[in-house]
Amino acid sequence: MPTKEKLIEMYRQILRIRHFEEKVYELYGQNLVPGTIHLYVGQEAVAAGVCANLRKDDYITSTHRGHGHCIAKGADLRKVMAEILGRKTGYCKGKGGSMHIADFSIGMLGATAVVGAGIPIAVGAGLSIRLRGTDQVVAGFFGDGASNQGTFHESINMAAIWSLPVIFVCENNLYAMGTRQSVVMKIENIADRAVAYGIPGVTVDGNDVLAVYEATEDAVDRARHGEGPTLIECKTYRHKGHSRFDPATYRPKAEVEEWLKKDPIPRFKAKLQEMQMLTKQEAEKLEQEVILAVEEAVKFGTESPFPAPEEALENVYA
Ligand SMILES: Cc1ncc(C[n+]2csc(CCOP(=O)(O)OP(=O)(O)O)c2C)c(N)n1
Ligand SMILES: [Mg+2]
Repeated sequence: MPTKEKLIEMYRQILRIRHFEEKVYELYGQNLVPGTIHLYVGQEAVAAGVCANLRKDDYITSTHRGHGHCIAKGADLRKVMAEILGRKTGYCKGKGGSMHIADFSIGMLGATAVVGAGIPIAVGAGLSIRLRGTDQVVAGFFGDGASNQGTFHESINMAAIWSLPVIFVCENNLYAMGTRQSVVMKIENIADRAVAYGIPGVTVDGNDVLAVYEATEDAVDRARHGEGPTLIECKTYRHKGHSRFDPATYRPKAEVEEWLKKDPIPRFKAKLQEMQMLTKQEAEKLEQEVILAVEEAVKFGTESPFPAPEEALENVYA
């Protein structure tokens, strides 16, 4: 069982992600966000439960749905928001946007718009850890859709044969854009694929922070002790559409309603209260602090300048 401090920290993180994402959605509606967005609302327990097991010097790799991963790994809300708003004060000086946020100082190796592309980067980081002989670990996040990519299979096999310290975290939200998992896979549990590579695979309730925390705790422990990778599948659901204003009409109404009832935030709050770890007053105070921090991030972002046209070719590879 995590310490009280850890439990509260995870609760704070899921709230930070939720409020942040709701704000991004609002700003998108006001035409303040260039490009597109993929919101993490509904999936917060995965990032929070995984990252609560990581040290600052451990690594993560992310996806196109990456704001929550960044925040859970300790990114500065203001710089994440500024980047999403395309401002000069953002993580990539406003040139990367929502899908390219990285912060090496906290081990966040980057989000990516290319589905499945973060997985081999996680394995590369695992290999670097091995070569440098440290006891760091890396958690690679990816979706159910990405687990059908060749990169998933090749990466997981390589990590397995070399016993690299990688935790493969599959966020199975049942859909890849409008495609339901059952249409493109004959299996129900993606974690079953671990068997093919000779590593442990576990399926957990991805809307239960504690379940995610505990599965990751075991995987991190194994990875730190040279016992190799683990595949953790977290069953979860995105509350909103795939991106932008996707109305997600391909999802049955009853299914959406069922999953809304399993919202990770009220569930975890109730659990903490039942465990007598959080009073009603403490919960309110904590949420107010989070709301203020998100508002501050919005103020910082919206008041920051855009990069100047003459800086367009600075800090890019071309
Ligand atoms: C290589 C590649 N193929 C296709 C796309 C278009 N695309 C963007 S997101 C997405 C679905 C990804 O689904 P999943 O991995 O389950 O992640 P989720 O969006 O559900 O979080 C697709 C097909 C892409 N960005 N990159
Ligand atoms: Mg998916």
